[in-house]
Amino acid sequence: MAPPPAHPDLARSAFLLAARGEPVPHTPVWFMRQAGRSLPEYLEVREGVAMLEACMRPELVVEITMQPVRRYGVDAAIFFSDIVLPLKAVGVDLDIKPGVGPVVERPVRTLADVEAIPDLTPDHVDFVTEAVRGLVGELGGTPLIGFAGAPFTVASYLVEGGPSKEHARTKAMMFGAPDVWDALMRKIGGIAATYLEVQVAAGASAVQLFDSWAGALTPADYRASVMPHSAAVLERAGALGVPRIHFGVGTGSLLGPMGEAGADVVGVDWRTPLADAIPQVGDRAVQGNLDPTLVFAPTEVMTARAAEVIEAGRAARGHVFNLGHGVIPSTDPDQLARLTEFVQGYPLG
Ligand code: 1CP
Repeated sequence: MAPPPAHPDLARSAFLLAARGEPVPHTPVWFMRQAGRSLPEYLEVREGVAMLEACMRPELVVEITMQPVRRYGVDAAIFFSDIVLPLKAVGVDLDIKPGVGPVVERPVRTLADVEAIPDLTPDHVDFVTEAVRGLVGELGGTPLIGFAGAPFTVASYLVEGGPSKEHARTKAMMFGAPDVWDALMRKIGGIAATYLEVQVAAGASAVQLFDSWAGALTPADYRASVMPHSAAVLERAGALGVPRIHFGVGTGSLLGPMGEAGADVVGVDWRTPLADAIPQVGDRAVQGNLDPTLVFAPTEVMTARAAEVIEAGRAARGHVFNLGHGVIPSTDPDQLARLTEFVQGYPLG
């Protein structure tokens, strides 16, 4: 079925213009994890509904995705879901445990384990198509960002069985069992690419590939064992004609290859100043990168730091303002409202 017709105002979207490196009416801003526990209205609608269950109910996904757009007037919405949702959809036995994160019942360790994971087809995620279509109608001229987890980051949950600091078993597979690793990365990459295709076909205007934990890798290991698989996902996403954002945490030494993997916009965490990041990513836009803890400082301290981020971003081909990682759940939403207003009202250079 053909995607819904694009809203005419999307052509003037500050977010989409910045992502494409074109002149903007103001510096666009959205926040990773802008929906979620920092919002009382989120806690209210999630009451008694498990995370993955919420992700599979289109009317809840639409409501939760809209909440930060209504409250802050951010320049983009991000689809409310999780990076492990497509795995759940194909039948992997996993859950998102409150206060923990994704937990996989039977971790993936062998080639047979990898081969037992089905490929994703659009009918596995009918509820995603329905939610995206509903959202695009409600969002009007505000673009929707679809997203997927990158192969390395998703592999970490599958191999470790849950959240991990060191990603030791995952990297042990990468170093010691390259055939199993390649098969796993190909499997997850195929699922991620199909998942992005579904979201764009239903009306998403941009995509973000989250390789949150890629910063655990050396540049050489990233290039050899991870980048080709992320590049394959970004190549399939490139055929969709929407801007592609590629983000990871602690990736100060990986920003060049993460751009080369096929991103239009490279997401930068707060540890790397944009002035250092921009020469690494070359002729691409950047996204970021205010320290997410700065919202706990007095407003004038937060906005002074935001101004520094905006000023530094001027050297890039384009700049989408964001935090350097997700909104911390104890964040005061009023601070994010003030931050949004400050960024959107900041004079253009
Ligand atoms: O019940 C709850 O509220 C659980 C908390 C929660 C939420 C709100 C989880 C569990 N996931 C989500 C939503 C989510 N996850 C979104 C949409 C929200 C938005 O941005 O408005 C997105 C984009 C994600 C993506 C995601 N999930 C990433 C990549 C982004 C990042 O933060 O680096 C990762 C690594 C995950 C795994 C995950 N899911 C949930 C948690 C607590 C975690 C991290 C666990 C860990 O530390 O390993």
